[in-house]
Amino acid sequence: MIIDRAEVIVTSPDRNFVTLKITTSDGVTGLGDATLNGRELAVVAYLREHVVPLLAGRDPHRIEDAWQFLYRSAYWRRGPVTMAAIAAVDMALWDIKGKVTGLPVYQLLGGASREGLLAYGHASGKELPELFDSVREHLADGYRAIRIQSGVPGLKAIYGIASQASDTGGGEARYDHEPARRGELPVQEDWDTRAYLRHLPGVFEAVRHEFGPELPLLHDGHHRMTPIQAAKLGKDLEPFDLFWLEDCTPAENQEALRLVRQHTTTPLAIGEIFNTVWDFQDLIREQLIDYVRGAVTHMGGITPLKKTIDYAAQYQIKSGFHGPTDISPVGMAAQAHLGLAIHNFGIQEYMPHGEKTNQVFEQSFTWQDGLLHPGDQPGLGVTLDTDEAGRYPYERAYLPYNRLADGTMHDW
Ligand code: CS2
Ligand code: MG
Repeated sequence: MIIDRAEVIVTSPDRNFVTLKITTSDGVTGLGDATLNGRELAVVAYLREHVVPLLAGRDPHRIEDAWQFLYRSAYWRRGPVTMAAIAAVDMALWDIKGKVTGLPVYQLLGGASREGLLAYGHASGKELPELFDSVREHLADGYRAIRIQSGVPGLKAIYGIASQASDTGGGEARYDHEPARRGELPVQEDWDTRAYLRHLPGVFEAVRHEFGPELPLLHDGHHRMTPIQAAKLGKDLEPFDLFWLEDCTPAENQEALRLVRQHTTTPLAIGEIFNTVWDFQDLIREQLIDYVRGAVTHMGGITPLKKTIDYAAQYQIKSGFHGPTDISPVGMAAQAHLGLAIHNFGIQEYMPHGEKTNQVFEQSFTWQDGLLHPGDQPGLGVTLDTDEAGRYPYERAYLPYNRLADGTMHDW
């Protein structure tokens, strides 16, 4: 059996997705997610122009060698575009191997280490009543852990809060929690860290008062604080016993987390925008984080993310794989298989995809009683209906960007 052909499928049911489909000489197919939110077509070109021509004739069983070939032969290493492209090939080859052996991918990775994956959902609200309603909805949906994102007085639109047209000066209302917005230009949002730092502890105090001390609560700082501001927030949130504070400060400078770590015991999660183990190296080795937030789609695939999380296991650091709606059902399935197999699983982010997406991608992973399970279909357990996919052509979409009150560019 050899790889006969590979095609890149771009579809935009509820949002843009890029999927690689590899077909072998025996007609076995494998899928890989290559979706890079806001820069999708860059990965499409990388795959179509530079990777697909290299795949025909290769042995699909040689997953590690394919990964090493694509990573080293490019000469230019790392980066979100390269690693999303390589990730798609890696996922598709694991999918094929599972189908050929008749085994779900988690069995190929060592078998199940638990019955199911604890997942967290995204509750949000501009103000407390709306936030409390959102928490109750997620509890009713079965979530056993909940991320809390709140509006900030004085700020119009903010990450993680579904916005209405009125919030954005007449711009299109954003999908519920889907950060990217379809349109020819990105939308500018505003930010004020001091207002955020003053407001957030009170939000968590109110949530704890309303929902009690047990419920695992998470929060995403979304890269917006300086290290000392992150340290302050981590310390101010300690009385509310968070499961984690995520992306508290931009972590290209991994040393920055030393300062945060000195000041707070609030657990830290980082890494959704990272794409190789090297981005995590100091954070893991110095135990500056508690959760690895990588995503199979952004970290080069199942193969390197498993290596990274196995390295993290030696430092008692757990997984917290990224799972927003811009990780496609193929990427989510791949993470569910990996999460079921590894010992140091922590938690899986799970934002359910929209109706149209679920018609394009039929998934075998299940969500029940707050636990995700990848299912026992051979391979990844996802099929892509190409006819349905063809109904939703690509639509340019951008993530918002942030400027401070004086117009200075900031992190979104
Ligand atoms: C967020 C993401 O889910 C999260 O933790 O950071 O929603 C992020 O904003 C998007 O993936 C960006 O495309
Ligand atoms: Mg995040």
